[in-house]
Amino acid sequence: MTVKIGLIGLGMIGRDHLKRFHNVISGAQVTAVCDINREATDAVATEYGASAFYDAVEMINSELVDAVFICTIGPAHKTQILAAFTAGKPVFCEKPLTPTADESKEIIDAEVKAGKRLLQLGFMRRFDPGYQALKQSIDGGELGDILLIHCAHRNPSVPDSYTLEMAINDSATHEIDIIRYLLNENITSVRVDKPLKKTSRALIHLQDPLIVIFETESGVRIDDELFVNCHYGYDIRCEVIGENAIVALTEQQLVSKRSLNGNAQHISQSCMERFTTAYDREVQHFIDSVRGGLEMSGPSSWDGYVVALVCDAGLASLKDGKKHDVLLPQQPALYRF
Ligand code: ISE
Repeated sequence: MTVKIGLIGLGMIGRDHLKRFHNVISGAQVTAVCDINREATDAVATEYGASAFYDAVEMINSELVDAVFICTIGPAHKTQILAAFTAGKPVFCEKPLTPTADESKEIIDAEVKAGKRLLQLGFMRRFDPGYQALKQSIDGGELGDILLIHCAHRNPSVPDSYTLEMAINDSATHEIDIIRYLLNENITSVRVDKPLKKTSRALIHLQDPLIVIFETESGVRIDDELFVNCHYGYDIRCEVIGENAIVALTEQQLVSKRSLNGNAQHISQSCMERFTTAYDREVQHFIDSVRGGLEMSGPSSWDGYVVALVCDAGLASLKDGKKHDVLLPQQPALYRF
């Protein structure tokens, strides 16, 4: 069976996924594309032999589509996800689930009512071989009790539209999710530190870098450096400190070059480059679930909701610099494994 995909949102990540469907993914074909930009939609539809739609709900309900792939901006997600649920079609949604926790709660309620998981959320780091190896070490017990985690999230630069808040609810979301995944426990508090100095490369409205401190249920303390105008590359670091051993993500390149200029390794320049394998695997995972008639698995709506709640605490701390507790509601049975 070839899964007929309707892809909504033809921005950077949408187009990246389109290429992935075309070149890498097996068992699926993008049969419909949708964007509010008609010209762009028509051009992409012609290039990929797909039907063009300009209205997401119309596309979701079309018989041309078995499963929905959402790559639009966060504020558009809720309506599109709920429309897909109503149509009974499985959904892949890029992060964030929704920009606010209240909207995410509506999605949780609808999915719980449907009685089965219908959505896989695009927290691609869970599919990254490096993070998976970290998790294996932690779960295997070789580190002993985990005490600290040091993270760094460095982007070479961000567009002018990037706001101060996005450091939390657009960038740090990835660390918030991966910490829960690595440790199998929830974050209980967040504090955002604004260092006195900032890079001259950041726009005036930004505080860059920022340091975010998280604590978890068992007391693990995590520091996350968010440096989104670091200039030199897209660099994601994670070092887990246990009482018996320390494990860390390594450089991602398979070779290094020795020359008159010394010993050099290429550094990725974008998330699409750094996480290519993770993106390929998460999308194939989604397609395999749909083809197998399976309930959705991998990052869930609940994970998106929890991340949104942690972000809310982070945004409050961004304003007052204080530590904010994260209060989580009871997790519905649907999301327990
Ligand atoms: C962007 O939206 C992403 O999701 C990237 O993975 C992240 O590194 C970047 O900071 C975000 O703005």
